[in-house]
Amino acid sequence: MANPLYDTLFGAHADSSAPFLMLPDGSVQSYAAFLGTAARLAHVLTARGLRPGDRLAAQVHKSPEALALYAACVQAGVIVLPLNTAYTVDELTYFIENSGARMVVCDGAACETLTPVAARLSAMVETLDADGSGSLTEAAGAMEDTFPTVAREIDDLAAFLYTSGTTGRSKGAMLTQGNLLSNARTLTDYWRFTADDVLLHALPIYHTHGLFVATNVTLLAGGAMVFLPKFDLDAMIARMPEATVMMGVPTFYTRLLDDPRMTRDLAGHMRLFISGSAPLLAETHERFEARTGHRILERYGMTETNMNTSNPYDGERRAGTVGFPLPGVELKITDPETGAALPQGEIGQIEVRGPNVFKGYWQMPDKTAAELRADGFFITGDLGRIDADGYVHIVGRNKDLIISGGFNIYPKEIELILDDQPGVMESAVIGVPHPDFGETVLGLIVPEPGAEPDLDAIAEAAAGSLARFKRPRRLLLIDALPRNTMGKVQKNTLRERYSDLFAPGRA
Ligand code: MCA
Ligand code: AMP
Repeated sequence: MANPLYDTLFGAHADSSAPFLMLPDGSVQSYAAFLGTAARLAHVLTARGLRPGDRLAAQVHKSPEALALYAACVQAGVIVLPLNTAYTVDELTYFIENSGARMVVCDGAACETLTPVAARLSAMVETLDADGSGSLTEAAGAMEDTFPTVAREIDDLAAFLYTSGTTGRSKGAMLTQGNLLSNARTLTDYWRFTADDVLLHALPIYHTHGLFVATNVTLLAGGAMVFLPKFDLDAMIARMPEATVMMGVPTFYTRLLDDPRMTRDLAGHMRLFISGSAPLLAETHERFEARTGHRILERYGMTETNMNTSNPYDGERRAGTVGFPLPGVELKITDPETGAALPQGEIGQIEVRGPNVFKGYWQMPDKTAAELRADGFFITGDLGRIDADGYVHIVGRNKDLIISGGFNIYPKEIELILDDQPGVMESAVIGVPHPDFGETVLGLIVPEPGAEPDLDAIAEAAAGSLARFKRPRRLLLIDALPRNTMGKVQKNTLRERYSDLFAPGRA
């Protein structure tokens, strides 16, 4: 096959008048129309000099054109680098520089700020606004709606997804065509997707969940998506009758449950509700079943691995577990110290191997070697156990990570900024339970002796360089950080101490 990912997901639908995107205004875009846009965009990319293997960084709002840009990159053999729309210029500068992106596609409003940064890093800039207008689509208008698909091998890179690290520096996870395609095939089959499915899509398209899991599975099955720009409760409820499947992070489910319109009647015709990206509380699982009659299917994945496990479609979907390793995925529980496999039932670190596992971190051989073993097993940093029935339970994390509303936040990145502020001796950033986001960010600051740091000024400084979702929801002054005998900050003690800070009625 010339370009396995393009040919299978997109090319297979050439000339199909079947619906692909059902848009907020009620209009419907067919596969053929979508692929025409993608082809025009692919022409623009090559006309601007992008070659197979070049990187294109896209920080754009969710729109049919933004999704078509993903298809265009695959068709032109360009590696796509989707970026969270909340990232600040500081954050973006790092991604562009680290990836060596040759083109940056951004919202028109960000163009002025980004242009000098991109110029310094020898990247071109094109714009794409939320309504689909901008320099990119303007240029595409003059192009042909078919494009000669660039040949790619299954092991060629298709995307870089940046994921933060415990050291505070983000790493570009290199995903191949084969990584994405194998997982799409497995999930389509496991979750029984068909061309009759309509997915209620309200996730962002700059992460694995919304871009690869949701979109690739729909494409492979030839189904359609109700394609909403973001999660909006009214729109979710209004459009649910058109859908057969919904995918979401746990916050989607708790917000839906908070609304009395989320009833058994509304969900009656739905085939499947899937949750992932963060732990779904067993309580949410149970409340959702009591309200709608549906047992949410929870699955577990990572940027570096795509999806690893899933609760069964037909068998028991067990609350508080992430189900079984997917077909083709090997999963083992190991001793974090020695790496040796642990007996069934014991808690240890989760390691996975399979065609879904990425090729390593872009230009970071040391970090790759630290997490991806020579035998192909990837050390996830999650702690878990496998019960007697084979269900995988995630019981904690062996990595300092906060997951807020499905977004990952690495405390180190925030601590480095807090530590730099006047009057701050040191800081610790932790995740504490939050009723809406699952976890939220709390910053604890130890002042220098005699100093009285200005918390508002510190919050403002953090706002300058950190995406909104990473900023501490609260900053508190404390006398000292609890440490163990090795001098390591005991974050568990802090997490316990502040566990009910945002409990309902307190926040
Ligand atoms: C928005 N804000 C957030 C978050 N989202 N703050 C913390 N955590 C968040 N997740 C900020 C907003 O900027 C705003 O700031 C304030 O919080 C309240 O915004 P709100 O309107 O309530 O939020 P929203 O716009 O409705 O967004 C919440 C959301 C969204 C719908 C839960 O965050 C979302 O779509 N999350 C999904 C993330 C996702 O796709 N993750 C998958 C990663 P202010 O008040 O200051 O204005 S892929 C992955 O993890 C792996 C591979 C996997 O397994 O899937
Ligand atoms: P990311 O780096 O955004 O790919 O996030 C991956 C991390 O999200 C995993 O390592 C887990 O810690 C977490 N995660 C994803 N799905 C689940 C789930 N169903 N339950 C618990 N944690 C999850």
